[in-house]
Formats: sequence, C-alpha cells, structure tokens
Amino acid sequence: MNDGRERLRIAVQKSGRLSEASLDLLRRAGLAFRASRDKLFLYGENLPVDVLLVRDDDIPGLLVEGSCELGMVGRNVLDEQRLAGDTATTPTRLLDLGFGGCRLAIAVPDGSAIDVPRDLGGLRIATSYPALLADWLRTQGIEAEVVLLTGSVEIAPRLGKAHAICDLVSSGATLAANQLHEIATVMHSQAVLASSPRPRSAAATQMLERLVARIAGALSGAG
Ligand code: PRT
Ligand code: ZN
Repeated sequence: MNDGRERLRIAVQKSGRLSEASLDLLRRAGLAFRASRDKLFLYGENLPVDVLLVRDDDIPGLLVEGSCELGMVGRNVLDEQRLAGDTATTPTRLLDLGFGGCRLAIAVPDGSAIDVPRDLGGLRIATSYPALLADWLRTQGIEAEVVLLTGSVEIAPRLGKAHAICDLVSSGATLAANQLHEIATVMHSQAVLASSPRPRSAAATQMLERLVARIAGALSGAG
C-alpha cells in the first residue's frame, strides 16, 4: 500500500514447518483465497488481501522494505535479522501465533567436559543464528567463537568444526540422534505476526487493523 496498491499483502512461508498452520489461521480469520497460476501468491477472494508465498528468511526484509504489510514468521528469524540488520527500522511484532514452538539451545556432545555455559569460554560454537548467539554470549559474559553454518549444524562437533552447537530444538530427537544434549536455552520461539515499519495511508492502516483483529479473533477461538 506504499506504492499505490489497493490490496494488503501478507507474507507466509511457502513450504516448511509454518506454512500449513499460517494458511489455516488465515482461513479461520475468514480469508478465502485461490492460488495464482505461478503459485507465488494466493489471491484473496473475499477481502482485499493477498498472500505472498516466500522463504521464511525473506519475510523480515519484505516487511522492512514495505513490499508486504504483514508477515507470519518464527520469532527466531525476526530477532536474528533485527540484531544482525543495519536498518534502523525493524518490523513490529504484533501477535504470538501459538504454533511453530521451539527453543534455540546450546548443546554439547554427550560425555563432553562442557557442563555449564561458562565452560564455553574460548571454545567454538556452530550456529545458523550468529547474531542471537553473539547477543546471548554477551549477556552471559562469555567469550566464545561463533562459527556460522547454514545447515546440518548438529554434525559440526563430529566434524571437528565446533565444540558446541546453538540450534533450534523442538522434540529433542535430532540432538539425541547425534549424541548431543542441551546445557542452556538461548531463547524460546514461536511463529509471530509482524507488521511493516513503513508508514501507510489512513485507509490502509484501517484495513490492516481490521485484518489483525480478525486474526486475533481466530486465535482466541472467536473467529
Ligand atoms: O525454505 P525456508 O527457508 O522457508 O524454510 P527453513 O528450512 O528455513 O525453515 P523450517 O520450515 O525448517 O522452519 C521454519 C520455522 O519453524 C523456524 O524458523 C522455527 O521458527 C520453527 N521451528 C519449530 C523449527 C523447529 N520447530 C525445528 N525443530 N525450525 C527448525 N527445526 C529443526 C531444527 O533446526 C533441527 O534441525 O528441526 C530439528 C530439531 O527438531 P527436533 O524435533 O528433532 O528437536
Ligand atoms: Zn529459512
């Protein structure tokens, strides 16, 4: 709505852990939509709202630049990009959505001499969330080396790349399968509804508030 669009855009993960629950919530909020031919967005049939289907990592950026007014994304992704970002403006977290629950945790190999966080001093920790980890290390007063890995973080200790890892955990099965165990929680996360920091017209703001109220209503079971 910053570029003269007359419809709101909400960004949702295209294919992943949050996709189904995000679309289900929008349906429960009363939105009916049909897929575009290229499957890149869903056209809202009963409200002036379209759903953009993207990678979760792209959602904070789309909100910052104003390409989308709203987004559903893991709090871990939102906070990582806020801490790592060089933009003064960041998306606003509006609602916790109650799905996608997990924690960002520090884990170490079973049998390792690392028992408590302060044992990490001077060691290497592999993660896909370098800014969240660095922030936590600072608050804990621990000086450790952050090793950035974009995937398969759980095998880093076995490869000799790191002494510990900092990764998302839900059931704990992945850690157990890799003979790792948790020693600390960096953050708790779940999917959140976030909005663009870009200013909008009064009409757009009103439309957005109405949609957010519908989503909040659906969450509380009133939708
Ligand atoms: O393609 P795209 O970039 O959009 O997807 P993605 O692969 O980056 O993300 P996806 O779909 O894996 O996760 C999307 C969001 O789901 C994350 O950003 C979290 O907010 C949330 N979420 C909830 C999780 C998990 N639970 C989770 N368990 N994301 C990842 N995991 C992974 C974790 O990294 C580890 O590999 O699952 C494994 C651990 O699971 P357990 O059950 O064995 O503990
Ligand atoms: Zn991703």
